[in-house]
Amino acid sequence: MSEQLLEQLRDAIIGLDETGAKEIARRGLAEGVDPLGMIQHGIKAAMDDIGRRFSAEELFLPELMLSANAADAAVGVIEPALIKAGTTSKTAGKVLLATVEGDLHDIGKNILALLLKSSGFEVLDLGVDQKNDAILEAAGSNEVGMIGLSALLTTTMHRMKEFVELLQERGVRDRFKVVVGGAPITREFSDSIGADGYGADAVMGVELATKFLGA
Ligand code: B12
Repeated sequence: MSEQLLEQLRDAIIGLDETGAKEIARRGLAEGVDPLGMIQHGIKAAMDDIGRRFSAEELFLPELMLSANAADAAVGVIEPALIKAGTTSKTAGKVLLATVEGDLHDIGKNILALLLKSSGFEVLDLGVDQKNDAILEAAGSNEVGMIGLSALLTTTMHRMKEFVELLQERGVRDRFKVVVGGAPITREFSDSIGADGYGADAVMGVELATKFLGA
């Protein structure tokens, strides 16, 4: 039953059907399907498929945008259930999230924000296309313990390396844990730029926050 629903959710997103995606997500919640499972095996899987079709030129930018709307809408339906299932009563540390300069992708970052909040972390989400200077300034003035950077483009991931270098230049490298993620990011890349952690998915992002900030 749940596998069938996940397939319907994927089909709705791949079919660019925002209303259908919301409706299936609602039905999933009503039927007791795991909200995180819907995100990872429904929504994320569909977006990976969309990405493959875009690479193969079977889909183009307008379809990419419509699929993102459908994915966002389904995440919106699932959000309250995830927050409710979480452990919001405890207050863990503060995490800053941003998508790096030149990059407008935020669906994965928003899912990470949601999971962090549902795990009791305070999240300061700066949004997309954020310059390294602005990220560092916000991190300093808000006294965050961990900074999570997201990049989805191979042409923007170098911003993460520059961010770590900026922390070193300003003599504040030890003040913040820096974790990186996004589709093109790998553990090797993360190690090579001197980040403190790499998360292949949002669950790993929460594990890193728990490791670095406690929960
Ligand atoms: C949706 C989408 C868009 C939407 C974004 C809407 C939005 N609000 O985000 C729109 C239409 C705007 C878009 C635009 C473009 N896109 Co686009 N897009 C995608 C697509 C299909 C899905 C991304 C997504 O949302 N995935 C679902 C989420 C849930 O997954 P995720 O982001 O990977 O996040 C998970 C993990 O990575 C991790 N994570 C993410 N961030 C972080 C951060 C931390 C700290 C941690 C721990 C974990 C973590 O946790 C998340 C949840 O598990 C990808 C394909 C793909 N497979 O990634 C292409 C893709 C990223 N886009 C691509 C391209 C080329 C573009 C454009 C240049 C297209 C164009 N010609 O204009 C523009 C660039 C715009 C810009 N300047 O950023 C290419 C990039 C290729 C490359 N080599 O860099 C891809 C790979 C498609 C492809 N196969 O060609 N895109």
